[in-house]
Amino acid sequence: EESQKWVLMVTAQTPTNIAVIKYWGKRDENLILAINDSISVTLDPAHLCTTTTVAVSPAFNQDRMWLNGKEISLSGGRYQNCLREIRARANDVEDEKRGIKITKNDWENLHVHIASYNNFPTAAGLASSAAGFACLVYSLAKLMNVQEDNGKLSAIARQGSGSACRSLYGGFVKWVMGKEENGSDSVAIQLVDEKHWDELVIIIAVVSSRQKETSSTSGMLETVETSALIEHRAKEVVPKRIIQMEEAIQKRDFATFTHLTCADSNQFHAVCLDTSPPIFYMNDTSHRIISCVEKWNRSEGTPQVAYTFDAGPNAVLIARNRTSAALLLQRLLFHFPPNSETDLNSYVIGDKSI
Ligand code: 2P0
Repeated sequence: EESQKWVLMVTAQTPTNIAVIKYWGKRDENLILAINDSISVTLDPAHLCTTTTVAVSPAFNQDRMWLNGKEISLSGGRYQNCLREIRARANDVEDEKRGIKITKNDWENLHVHIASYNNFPTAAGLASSAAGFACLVYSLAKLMNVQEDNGKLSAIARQGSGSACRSLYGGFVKWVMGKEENGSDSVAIQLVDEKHWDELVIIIAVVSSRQKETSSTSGMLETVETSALIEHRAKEVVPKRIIQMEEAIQKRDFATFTHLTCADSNQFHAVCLDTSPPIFYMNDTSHRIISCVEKWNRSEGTPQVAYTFDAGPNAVLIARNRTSAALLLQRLLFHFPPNSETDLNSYVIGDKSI
């Protein structure tokens, strides 16, 4: 039948985010509720991002998804939770020119096809799930004419992957852990937009693009179960750092920002080491990058670069301005010359090109 042949599509692009106060540990595995607040910076979408196209057609007989061109299963609870939450909020959609009319109730019986691409290595600790689920939720919401604000959408993206809730805004973003058991107040809020502190330059030194051995999901579960330090971190240390970090960001106080960012990365890796069996995300090259930056910051008297490492060995380096970013690249090239045993695979300029 002719009327069955239409396809309606939406494409969206979502950048990844890098936490400067880390999320590590859940109090609810299914709803994905964190044991502490976290703060991140969203990268420029031109560099590390996910592009997702979602399509609906009466000709589709099941929901299907392709990630980087390969079909993946949507049967997992996280995908199902996101799809269900978005479908429940779908509204009428009309394309008059093409004579397409979908009413609110039709969405229950219509299936979607989803194609998603990352322009950076998947699951190498470069927060691919953050951009991925944020983009999935955002593009489905657009397709289905969902009228919720970004805060509500962030609570849906959170159910795909915790860090994804922070990718729906630019600039600096806080994921408020919330108090409610149903997760309704566990949402992301924008602290400042991308223009507030635009001198910062983010450089990602790709130490390895191999897939990590311990996934974040299982790693943080094991940490919560076995680490004696994690409770101290979540209850005593992070709440204070969140307040200090918000103030440092508001005031563009780079020295305090650097101090907090580096300390929080190091404590996150310390609780990983305190997990049984211990989790190692950083390698020797990561450690050498830390030493190199620490030495430089000390010799300058005032910090030039903050470092932070996620669930992998790659360094995220945040330079105070373009001059310090250029000097940082010079230093990295000197200490890690290309084609040597310890060379870095590449230097990705994550924020603005210099
Ligand atoms: C973060 N990470 O705040 C921390 C720092 C990695 C280290 O959020 O189980 O992929 O999907 O909620 O979000 C990575 O964890 O884990 C992460 P799930 P997610 O960015």
